Formats: sequence, C-alpha cells, structure tokens
Amino acid sequence: MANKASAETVFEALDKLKIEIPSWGFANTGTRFGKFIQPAAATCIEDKFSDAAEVHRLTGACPTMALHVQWDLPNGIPDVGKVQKLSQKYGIRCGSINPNVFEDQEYKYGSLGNPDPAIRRKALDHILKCVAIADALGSRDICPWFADGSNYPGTQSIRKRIGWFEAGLKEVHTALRPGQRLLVEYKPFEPAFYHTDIADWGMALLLARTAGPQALVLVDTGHHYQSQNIEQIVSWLLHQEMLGGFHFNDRRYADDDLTLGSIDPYQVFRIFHELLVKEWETGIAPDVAFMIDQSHNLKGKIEAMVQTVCAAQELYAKAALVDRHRLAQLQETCSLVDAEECFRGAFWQDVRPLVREWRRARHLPEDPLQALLESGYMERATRERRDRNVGAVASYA
Ligand code: LRH
Ligand code: MN
Repeated sequence: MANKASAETVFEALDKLKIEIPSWGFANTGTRFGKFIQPAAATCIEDKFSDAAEVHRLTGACPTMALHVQWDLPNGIPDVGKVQKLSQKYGIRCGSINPNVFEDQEYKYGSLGNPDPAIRRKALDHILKCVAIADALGSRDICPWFADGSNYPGTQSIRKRIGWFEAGLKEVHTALRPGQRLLVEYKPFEPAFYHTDIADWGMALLLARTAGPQALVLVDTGHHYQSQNIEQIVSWLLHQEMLGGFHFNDRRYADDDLTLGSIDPYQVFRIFHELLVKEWETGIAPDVAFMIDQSHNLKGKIEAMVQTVCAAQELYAKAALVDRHRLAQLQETCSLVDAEECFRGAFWQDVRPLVREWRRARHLPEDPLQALLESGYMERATRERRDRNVGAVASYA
C-alpha cells in the first residue's frame, strides 16, 4: 500500500497537471495512403467541443482545447462569436491557436520562407489574423508550425529563407498583445524531404530569440530523429528559459502521431522529470504548456484521447514520485547504480491505485475508459454523426 507521503505527492501532482486537447484529434484524419472514416468522428467545431468536454468530464485534466484556424474558424474573425458560444456551452476554454500555412496551393514552395514576397505576405497576414483571433478568444499561445523546406539540393537558398523567416516572425512578434506567446515548432522533415527551414530546437530557439521576448520554442515529441535525446533538448531549453510548450504524442519511426506512452512511456517519464527537477531546484514551476498533438487513424478517437490523458496522468504521477533530494546526492557522488535505481524505481511504481484514489477524491470516474463505455456517449455520437461522415473518404491519387 502506498504510504501517505506518496499519496500526497501524487494528489498534488495530479491536481496541477493540465493537458490541452487538439480539436483535430477528434476529426477523421489519415495518412497519405488514405483515411478510414469513423461514423462517430467529429464533423464540425461543435462536435469537437462536445468531445473535449466529455474527455474533461472523465479525466478532470483538460479544461482547454487547441484550435486549428483553417479547420475550426474557416472564416477567421467572423467565426469568433460562434466559437465563444460553444466554449461557454461546453465549459471548455479556447486554448492555443494554430495557424495553417501548409495546405493552400500557394504554399507549394513555402509560406514565410517562400521566394515570392506576395506569398510570404499571404502567410504573414494569416498568422497576424491568428494573433487577433487569439486575442478575441482570450487564448495566450499562437503556435505556428511551418512545413517549409525543399526536396532537392540546390533548389532553394537556405540562407535567404532564414532571413525571410527572421523578418516574418519579427513582424508577428510586434503584433503580439501583452501576455501572448509565440511558440515556434520545429520538425526535422516531412513534408519536405531535403531541408526543412525550422528543422531542430536550435533553429527554433534562434528564430524565437530574434523575433522577441514573447517567442519561445514548442517541442513536438514526434519531431526528432530516432537517436536524439529529447529530455536533453528539454533541459537545454529550460536552462535557456526558452521552453514554451509540448505537443505530446508517441512514435516508433517518425512523426507517427501515436498515442502518448503507447511506444516509449519511459521517454515521457524522463521529460516530465526534467520539468519537475527544475521546479524542485528553483521552487518555481516552469511555465510550459502541455498539449497533445495526435491523429487517431485507427483507434476510436474519443477512447484514444481518454487513454492519452490517463497515460499522461500516470506518467506524471510516477515522475512526481522520484526522490529528487536523494537522487541529487547520488548524482553528486556518481553512485551510478543507486542513482539509476532511485530514478527508474519511481517509473516501475504502479501508481494506478493512487491515481484511482485521486479520481475518487475529486469525484471523477475511477476508470475513465470504462465510464466512457457506460456513458453511451459514443453510441449517441455515432447516431448523430454517421450520415455526416458517410462519403468523407479521400483517395491518395
Ligand atoms: C505538424 C504538426 C503541427 C500541427 C499538425 C497537425 O506535424 O505537429 O503541430 O499543426 O501536426
Ligand atoms: Mn505538432
């Protein structure tokens, strides 16, 4: 039976843990090889707020939902009123605002990095509109991801594109309202397969620094080469006070966008540890946004989201149980095996009974996945949305 101290530690950690849900995680998404339609999938912004509210009802950890402007506010500012009403109706606050400068045909050779100044202007105007939408919705973070890059050596000037990105992000930064943050996301490849303009944490950090003090780096856990040490990157960004947030997901190979902790739960545990040890050392919790960024191509989308939040709660609880005082001493004395056992020992702990206890104490269902099944929510969603989802199949070629 876990001791009182562990229970307090886990309860405190779970009371603090908030993780933002991506609206696009509820919609029918696929890969370039196709999309398998789910009849219960969200087909409109109201469905997405409804699903997010259900996940929050079951887990108590997701009070906000990230919005992707082109998908959730296709008309831009004129859609703000409707979204605000839905946010009030479902009790889910609008979270980070994600611009979309990667789908329109004009972005074939890039957005802020495009050699054509008119297309750079188009992309900039869209991102500036997202800053205004964030301001209107009371959202703090604007999270642009850029697919920009090239597929063949010699076909683009990498240095000119750096200059265009610096100029573009600086102009976005000047438009930020007090308290807003610009979170620059990096990704090593895909859809560009020779060079990507913002390919790693260093490039994102330098561009954010050049843009201004309200610009920080967003770490998408799926945006790393296999052999990269993600928690070391997290430590560097924390040390530089440049870590703005995470897009959590999991992967076996590349940017697979699988559910958090499904392939390498120890990875998430090691990341959470870096955040918690900085808080322990400084007494200040790093101001870092936890967001999910996944596409559920095969799993039921709501189940997958509930499963993801539960996995995050369990892994955060485990990381909270690391005896950081003892670990620091063992690290000082280079007591390797003892340090590793102290660290990994927390990971091996089965925190599920304590997490269930916390849920009971917070009047949440002990087993959120079971409660979802018993709620009839998915049957209702299937009935209401089946006809809207029929025929949404898109073919690759
Ligand atoms: C790009 C990305 C980005 C989103 C998209 C849905 O791979 O991680 O954060 O805009 O996924
Ligand atoms: Mn992402």
